[in-house]
Amino acid sequence: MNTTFAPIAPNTATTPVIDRVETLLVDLPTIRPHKLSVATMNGQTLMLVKIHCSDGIVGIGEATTIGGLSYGGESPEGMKLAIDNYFQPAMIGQDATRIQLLMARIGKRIKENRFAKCAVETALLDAHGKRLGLPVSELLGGRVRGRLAVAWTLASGDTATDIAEAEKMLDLRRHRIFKLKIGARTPREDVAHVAAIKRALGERGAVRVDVNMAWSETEAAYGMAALADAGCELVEQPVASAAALARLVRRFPIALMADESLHGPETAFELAKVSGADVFAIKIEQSGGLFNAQRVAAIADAAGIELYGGTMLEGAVGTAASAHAFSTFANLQWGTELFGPLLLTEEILANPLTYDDFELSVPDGPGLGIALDDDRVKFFLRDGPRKTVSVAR
Ligand code: MUC
Ligand code: MG
Repeated sequence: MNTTFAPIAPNTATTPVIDRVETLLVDLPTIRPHKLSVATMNGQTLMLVKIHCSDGIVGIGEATTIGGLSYGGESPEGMKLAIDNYFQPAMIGQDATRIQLLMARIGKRIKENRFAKCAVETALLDAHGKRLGLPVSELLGGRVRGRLAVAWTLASGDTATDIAEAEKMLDLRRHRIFKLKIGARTPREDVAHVAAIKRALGERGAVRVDVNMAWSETEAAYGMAALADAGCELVEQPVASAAALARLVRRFPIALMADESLHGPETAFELAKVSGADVFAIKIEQSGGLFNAQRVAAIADAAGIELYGGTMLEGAVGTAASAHAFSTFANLQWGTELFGPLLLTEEILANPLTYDDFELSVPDGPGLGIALDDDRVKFFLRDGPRKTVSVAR
């Protein structure tokens, strides 16, 4: 049987093509300093992408990083530069409706740059969804859930402040899963901090921690045993190396989640082969896009690894894109942490995302199902009237 498929020639008279790719840096303050072991964030820079198509449709995408270059190899400024100089020439005049084909073309010309690729793919999906009148989740195969449990990250750096913040979230019925950022202090101090918060919340709130790779393997062995005793249910990326993760997994009565070790399907496959984690924190940016996030989820499912929908502390656009992708996962045993827009003081959507009853509703309009408030975006542009500066610099 002949299994070769001839490419379908686009009808250039009617096929919408890409006319222009616009990138914007938008600097927004955070509601309080957000302290991770790798950086303290006082604000977040959104790198927004607008893809203008010949049929008049404009798709929007977003990428963010954490603390500039503190988390990984891409920065907001670097992503803007890469898209302006390298992605845009590969995209102009191309069929805007064949997203996988266009991402493959970009992939051939541009190595790495997973976060920037995610922003571009998001904008293409948003545009095509708007064109067809379908939510992005439906372009990805269809949502299996319309609401997503959302964890809140406690990262003020102070135990009493964190407890008060958690109590407020419980009262508001916004979050009942709490992820504590640890790793900046000694493991003993961190365990005392986590234990105090778990004691205060009791059964009203689940407590998890993210060490962001700060521990050595021996510190992790001590820490995981002590955290399990304190009632913490999950530890995220305690060590940097994937080999060390694989040696730590299932030695302690606490779930072990991989985050920084996951850079898309290939690394997910390597980790899955050695059963190197109980849970994968899937992020659309770390995965290199929404389709790749689905591929990572399929690898996890096949290996019996559970799933969690992670965040790069995206603003509303990246959060909506993540929500569409995560809504299609067959399994999402540990919920999500799509709270990014709530960490920012400013709303940049015409209608904010809906958070209630401890969950985020996946938008159900065409494309991402959101619209930017263009005046607000303009106000916070790096080179706009307000002349903002990145707080990560
Ligand atoms: C990370 O490492 O998971 C997610 C929540 C948060 O506060 O930081 C991010 C990054
Ligand atoms: Mg993490």
